[in-house]
Amino acid sequence: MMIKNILKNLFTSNVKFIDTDGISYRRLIMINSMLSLSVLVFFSFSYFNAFYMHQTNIAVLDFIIALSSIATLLFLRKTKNISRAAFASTSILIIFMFLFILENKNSNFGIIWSIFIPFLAIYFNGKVIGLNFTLFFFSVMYTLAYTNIGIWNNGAWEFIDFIRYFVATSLITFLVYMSEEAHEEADIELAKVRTNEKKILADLQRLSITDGLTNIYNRRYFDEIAPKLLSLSERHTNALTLFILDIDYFKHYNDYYGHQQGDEVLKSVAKELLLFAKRNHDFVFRIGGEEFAGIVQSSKKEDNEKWIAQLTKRIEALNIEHAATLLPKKVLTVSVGVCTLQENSTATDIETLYKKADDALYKAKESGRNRTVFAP
Ligand code: GH3
Ligand code: MG
Ligand code: MG
Repeated sequence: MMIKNILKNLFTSNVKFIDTDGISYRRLIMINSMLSLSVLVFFSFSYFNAFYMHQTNIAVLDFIIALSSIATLLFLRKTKNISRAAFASTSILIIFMFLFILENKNSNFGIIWSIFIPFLAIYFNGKVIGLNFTLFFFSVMYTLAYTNIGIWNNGAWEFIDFIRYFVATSLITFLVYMSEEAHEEADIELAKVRTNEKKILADLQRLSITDGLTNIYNRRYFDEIAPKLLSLSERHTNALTLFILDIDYFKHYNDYYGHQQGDEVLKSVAKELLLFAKRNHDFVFRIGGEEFAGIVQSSKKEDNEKWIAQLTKRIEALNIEHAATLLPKKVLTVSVGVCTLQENSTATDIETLYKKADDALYKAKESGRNRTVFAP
């Protein structure tokens, strides 16, 4: 498991899949693993060529390639610039291949190594840049292979060998190109699906915490966010005030004006609440049929409560006709119960706070409605 993690870190330059796209991530792993392999292979080749084959020139070349691979690996780790690292490593390998062929002159069929170039160039750089690299590389290789007919391998390199080399490498290039094309297309489609899913997820998340009728936060979000706000306010020694609001004689309203008109009233009240509690740390919720809640915060308890005390007047000022109310003024009114989290209080959980605000609301109803009662 640990080895797996180390290898993963090594081969992804510690880039997380989530921070990139499919194409880049695949390329990243490919470049890292190929470069690591190239470090091992070229150091070994260098050693082998120097001490067994006594080909000092090629040994030096191998050594330089191994060092360049290390440099590119480090560059990639530091900058996370995949396309530059790809460009650099491909250039290095192509230059190496040219120097190698010029030195090796196809002895022991040395040009076989050139079949790696399409894979590396196209998989590292993508189909467009990769194909350009490959075409450039093979146009030089074919020229060398053609002009050396009758020369390479002590004259044994023939026209038919050239044709074979040409056809095989062209086919390889075509296959690699098509495989990259297929991957890139699939990645583009996947990215589209992913973008769409992200949007759907964001919509769902928003919907799951929104009340369908009034478009303000719902009960579920209240249950989720209230405890968090509470512990945050404790940490910052803010005064956090919870209010619960209930429309007065709303049943009468529905009976008199109809449920649909009642719904319109709920929307108007929600809208006014949003306007009322619009500061950054204010939240309002529809927590039940015609019950709303709000959480406001500031440095002082008095500031919160002075603010909330205006709420009943604000709703009254909407001047929504309510002929069926039992109150003398025939407009829609609300009652509000309020509780502030006391410093050094034992009521530090949201349930206790809620219970106290609800009790205060009950008292507001009891004592005549259209008023605000603050819990002691
Ligand atoms: P009180 O002043 O004591 O609060 O009297 P009330 O009639 O408002 O009493 P209560 O709060 O118990 O009444 C709740 C009423 O709210 C019952 C129902 O007709 C109405 N109601 C609840 N949900 C909705 C809703 O989604 N739309 C509409 N139009 N009415 C609702
Ligand atoms: Mg009610
Ligand atoms: Mg009511």
